This record gives sequence, C-alpha cells and structure tokens, in this order.
Amino acid sequence: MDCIFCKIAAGEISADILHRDADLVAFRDLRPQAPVHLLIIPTKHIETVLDLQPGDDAVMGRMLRLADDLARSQGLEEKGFRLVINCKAHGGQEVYHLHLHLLGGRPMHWPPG
Ligand code: DGP
Repeated sequence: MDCIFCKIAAGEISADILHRDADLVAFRDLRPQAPVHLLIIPTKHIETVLDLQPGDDAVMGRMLRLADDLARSQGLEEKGFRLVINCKAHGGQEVYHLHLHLLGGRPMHWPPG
C-alpha cells in the first residue's frame, strides 16, 4: 500500500519517533506548526475518522492516553496543548492515514492570553 504513514509505522521511511508499540506510533511532524508538533497514528491503516469500526474503539482510546503521556513528557501539562484530527478535504486532511496532531509550546488561539 502506498501510504507514507504505513511506511513510517513499518520503519521503511525514517521519522523522529518518540513512541512505538504494536498498535501505535508517535513521531514529530515534518512541517511543525508549533514548538511541539507530534503525530500519533495507529499502525493499522485507517483512512479517516469516517472509516472507524467498533473494533477500533480500544486503539482510539489508547491514542488519547498516549497523547496525554507525550504531552506530559514534552512539558505541556501546565500550559496545555491542542489535539486535532483532520478529516477529508474540508478538514484539511493531507495524509489519508488517520492521525492525531498534538500541538503545543505556544498559544494555539488568537489573540493569545
Ligand atoms: P493532515 O493535514 O492532518 O493530513 O496532516 C498531515 C501532516 O503530516 C502534516 O502536518 C505534515 C505531516 N507529514 C506529511 N508527510 C510526512 C512525512 O513523511 N513525515 C513526517 N514526519 N510528517 C509528515
């Protein structure tokens, strides 16, 4: 399958990986939009949120728990952070392998405060 995130999950393409287990991989975004910009993906190829099945509930829950762990390890727990999942064209989805953006290290809203 010609999917860049499947290739990262399989170790065929390099990435700055912060976490890897049988179900999930987390790595730094190639084009960071914040001082901390991580992507958390399931190793299973799921194209979009619209393609989730009931059997994916556990892995989606684990994605949120991993986001929590990574946010803390990146020092984001005091000031907070943003979690985003883009879906299809109007959502701004570029890579069609489900991924959770973890953004932090600067105010994510405007005006900051
Ligand atoms: P989205 O627009 O939600 O589909 O976000 C896709 C993100 O993936 C985007 O912020 C850039 C990032 N990205 C695309 N290709 C690569 C890659 O090869 N490596 C890494 N680390 N990130 C990538």
